[in-house]
Amino acid sequence: MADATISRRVFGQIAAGAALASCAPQAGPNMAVPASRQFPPDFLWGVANAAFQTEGALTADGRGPSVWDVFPRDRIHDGSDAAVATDSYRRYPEDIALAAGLGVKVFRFSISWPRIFPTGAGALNEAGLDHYKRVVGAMLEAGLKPYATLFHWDLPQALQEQGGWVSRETSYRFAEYADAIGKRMGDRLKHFIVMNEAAVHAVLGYVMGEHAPGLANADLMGPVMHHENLAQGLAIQALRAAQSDLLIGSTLALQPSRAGGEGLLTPLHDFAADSLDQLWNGGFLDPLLLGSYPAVPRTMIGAALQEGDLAITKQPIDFLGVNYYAPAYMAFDAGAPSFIKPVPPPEGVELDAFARHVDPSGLYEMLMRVKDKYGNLPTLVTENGCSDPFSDAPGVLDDQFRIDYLRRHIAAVKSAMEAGCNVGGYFHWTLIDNFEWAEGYRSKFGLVAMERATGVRTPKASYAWFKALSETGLLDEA
Ligand code: GCO
Repeated sequence: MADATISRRVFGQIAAGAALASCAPQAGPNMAVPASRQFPPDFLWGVANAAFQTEGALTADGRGPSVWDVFPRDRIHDGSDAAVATDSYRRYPEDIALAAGLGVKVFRFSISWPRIFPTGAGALNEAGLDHYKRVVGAMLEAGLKPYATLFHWDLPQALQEQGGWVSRETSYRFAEYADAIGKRMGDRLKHFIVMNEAAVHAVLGYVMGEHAPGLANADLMGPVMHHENLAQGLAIQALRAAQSDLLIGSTLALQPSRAGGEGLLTPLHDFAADSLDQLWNGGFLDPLLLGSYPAVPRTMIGAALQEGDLAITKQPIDFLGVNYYAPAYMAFDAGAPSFIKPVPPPEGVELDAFARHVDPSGLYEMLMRVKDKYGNLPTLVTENGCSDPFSDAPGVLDDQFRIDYLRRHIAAVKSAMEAGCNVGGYFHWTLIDNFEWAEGYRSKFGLVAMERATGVRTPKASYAWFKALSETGLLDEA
């Protein structure tokens, strides 16, 4: 969110909303060292990836274009595209063998909506569905539990042309897609992650223009977020109606939002941080788990919220997926057109490749928030991991920095469990270096490197380390 600015008008709405809400205290994470480094035997170790980042084969078997297919190539920082990616539409048996070789129990992947409904509506594309039946079959055969994400940002372009998530109709199309997957695949595919990081898609895709669909209009934030939340609720209902024994959750990108400035303006920086927290975290947690919106998002959503909607957004779920990478820092800035802006982390802290604060206590903090505020429902860390330093060179094979990052974040998960959080699994992002959205291939999160010219996969040091962890459940010491 490096250069985010939020329009004066939206800021005014935020101000009005925040004035109504009590300012959340800036919680100190206060994370203890775990008493034991042994995870329970039923803890779910897994790996995660997403269709658009891995599959390639963008026109195979009748797939329609997604918003990411048409996102201008000159806005991908290395000028690349996902036409091949990790070639996993064809090479998925190799990926599944690599995951099975890791000793994990779960393979989280995503189903590409435009492979199932190439234009987002109308007749189902049987060839696309058959592909995922084969994928699920291969995972089950390899002893892996498939966890399928239904929306990992690759909206059918035909729906975008009718407004995308700005249009309420998209929510109903999404429920039809969920219904079709539940009915046609629910006999063998039992675990569903309905949405992935709706906040990221809304903010980067519609407000900041850094991700597809590439729009930069802060006024879209409210309707987009609400239609995503509505779609999620409708899809959960559709899945439950399609098949009664499914385990259904959804994944949110949770980020502690911290004040990034001090001095006389501290109360205003606190206010900026609280506003983002209400929008980014509360704006997605609350409608799903409480059936309400915090004041800031409620103000932004306005008339898009129709009577009865909050009874749809609030659904019982079997697990909450939490993705965690870094905290956000926000400041008040009278000189900025928005008055509120993301700022760099405090000086001197450890930074990741995206110049974000490497802070495992933020993961602990968000897991504790889920426990304390939302009834301690079963929770899975559905993504966490770190990138190599950005580079066009192949992935670093002796990736000790990744092992160090994972060791500290997984210790934070264990601390949270010891503090009573109901966390049942950890899925590493990601298995194989892949197409990292606007960064293209220069950012690499894999346990396995890939040579782009040949697709040849080579496990990194972190692969062996994660294998030992998932096989024993014992987190080693540095
Ligand atoms: C995310 C995305 C992933 C990213 C990962 C690394 O959910 O943010 O699911 O697609 O690749 O987060 O940035």
